[in-house]
Amino acid sequence: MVHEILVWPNPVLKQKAHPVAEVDDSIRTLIKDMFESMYAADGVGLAAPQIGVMKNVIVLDTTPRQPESRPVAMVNPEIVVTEGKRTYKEGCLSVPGEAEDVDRAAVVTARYLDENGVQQTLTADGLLAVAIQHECDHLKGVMFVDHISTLKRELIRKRMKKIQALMAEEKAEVATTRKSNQLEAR
Ligand code: QAP
Ligand code: CO
Repeated sequence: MVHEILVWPNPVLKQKAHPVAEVDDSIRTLIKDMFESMYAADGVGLAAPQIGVMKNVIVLDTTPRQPESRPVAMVNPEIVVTEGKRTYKEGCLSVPGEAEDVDRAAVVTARYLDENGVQQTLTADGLLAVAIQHECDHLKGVMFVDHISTLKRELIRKRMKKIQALMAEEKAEVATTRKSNQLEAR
């Protein structure tokens, strides 16, 4: 099921997510929903809090729709080693239409449980390393805009407020159209 993705500055995105006690079918369903929601929105990474679920779960696919596509789901991920530095122009499905330079580690090693509850260790560089750090931030209530200047962040905040007002308007319009269609059908 595709879920609606929360838009910053929704206060839910500032909250910390909680560790998963057991990787059971409900977590596997959550992972499936997160992949569906991420692919539907043309993203390369998504954290559970972005769909309003405060659990330590992230999904990643830095090469979607390519033969070498490698979807990765991480439960209770932890970055245990970082190396080097790099800057990447990051975006976020919760900050639509925006991208800013963020400084991160160049290489990271993550420990996590896979969808079967098996402990895994993955060392990544390139886009995947950036994505892991970005998504792990979400689990701590940290957004990429928290890593940029206050001035840039406040400009983005204003643009997001406008987008959200437009989205609320659209939703209201859809509801009204539905209602009048229902009346016509009677
Ligand atoms: C996080 O970001 C990330 O503004 C995932 O209009 C960031 O999937 C991973 C997206 C940087 C690696 C590097 C953003 C789609 C997707 C937008 C995303 C938009 C449409 C962002
Ligand atoms: Co994000």
